[in-house]
Amino acid sequence: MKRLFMLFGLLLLMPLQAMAEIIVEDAWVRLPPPVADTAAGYMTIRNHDGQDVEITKVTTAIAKSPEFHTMQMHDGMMHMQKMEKVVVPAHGGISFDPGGNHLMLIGLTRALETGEHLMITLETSDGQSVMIHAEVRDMRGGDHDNHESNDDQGHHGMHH
Ligand SMILES: [Cu+2]
Repeated sequence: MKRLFMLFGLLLLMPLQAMAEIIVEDAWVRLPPPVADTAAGYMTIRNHDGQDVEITKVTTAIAKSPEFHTMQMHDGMMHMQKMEKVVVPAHGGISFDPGGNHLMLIGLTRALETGEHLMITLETSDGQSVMIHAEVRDMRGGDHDNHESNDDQGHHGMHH
């Protein structure tokens, strides 16, 4: 019984620890083609703290393996590479934009719908967790960045 009360106490303390210096702005996920089992997400992560913050984990119910990816030039071709951790610089930020860094939702657990909000949780090395609501946006007919339809299929075959 005593143990139960201690656990309850810890749970009450958690929101205080999560007074995040990390703020996520404009998070969204591009609606993938119907058959795709991956989707790409974009956002800006800001750090209002005086120290760098490392994001070490990302979780979401919508995908089995969410990963942050960066784009790197290799043998004259752009490749996606998993970021083992994302460093958000002190009093700065990092952005994830189409054609560059992105959050890759690998292994979607269901189809996405335009306009819905996906819950994604970031965890930092100092124990913060930051909850994100990312809106699903249908960009078809918008720009001609076909990152999802081509790149991701190739990427998927390569790494998984
Ligand atoms: Cu990727």
